[in-house]
Amino acid sequence: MAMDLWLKEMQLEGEGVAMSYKIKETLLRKQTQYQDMAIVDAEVFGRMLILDGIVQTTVKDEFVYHEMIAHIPLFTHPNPKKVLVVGGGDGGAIREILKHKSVEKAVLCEIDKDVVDACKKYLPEISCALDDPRCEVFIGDGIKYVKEHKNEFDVIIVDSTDPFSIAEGLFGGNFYRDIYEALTEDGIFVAQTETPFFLPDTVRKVFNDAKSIFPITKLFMAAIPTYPGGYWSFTVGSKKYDPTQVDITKIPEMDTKYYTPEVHKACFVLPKYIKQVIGE
Ligand code: AAT
Repeated sequence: MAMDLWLKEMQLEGEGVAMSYKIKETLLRKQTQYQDMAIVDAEVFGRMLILDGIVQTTVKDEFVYHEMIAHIPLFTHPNPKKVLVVGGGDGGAIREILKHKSVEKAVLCEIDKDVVDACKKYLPEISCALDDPRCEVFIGDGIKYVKEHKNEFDVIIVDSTDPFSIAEGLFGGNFYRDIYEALTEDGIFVAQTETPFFLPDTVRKVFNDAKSIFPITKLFMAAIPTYPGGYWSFTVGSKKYDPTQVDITKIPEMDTKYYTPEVHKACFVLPKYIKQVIGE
């Protein structure tokens, strides 16, 4: 008898919002040292990485997130050579970073080796650049890694899970101070910073934490169908280059599906309620 399998993701635990996906097949289910991991094949979004019941990435819509988290900082910095990704074990951010010819080295610091191994096996279209000679995969806690590196990276990308458990310390405060120190003198960082619609307090806190440390702090948005609310925020902290002042006529053509020079300019234009969330 035909049977429908559905994955139900609680988007706001205990607050009555959930998203459901029809699943064709569960390819992997594993309790890792840090989290409950699954790779499933969904009817509409294709293969998905799920951690602790939350959709992290899908082959169908990952391009939006990975292009935006990588190309906004990398096209703002005039000559990014050394880049760090904290989290992002699926490798999508690394794939986009390595499209930039100036990049000599991209380090991925992911806490959970099982995520990297599972993505290499089941999500090759996302993880494909992890074996590139310019990429170094380091398994460890991003908080410790950032603290131990000073004045080293031109760009740091925080591609982390939501602000609970192992990722809690990756949102704001002391971590952003350590990121400031790990960046070179004209360095720039970007972090995924959740949904301003459902989590305004989180967005406000991380934005203000970044603002208290970086001379230039900006928020940009992208439309990501599988993340709660569908409209996702990213926070940029920069020592020298303003991502909203990039001369977009000088941005070279790149093989992308979401990012364009016009999108680079437009994504910083914020709806009124989001401006109010961050107090701008
Ligand atoms: N590229 C989109 C996928 C992710 S996954 C985020 C990764 O961050 C996970 O693999 C997790 O193991 C890793 N991570 C969590 N905490 C740490 C840490 N302290 N140090 C290093 N890596 C860490 C992001 C999805 C965003 C989801 C939004 N809802």
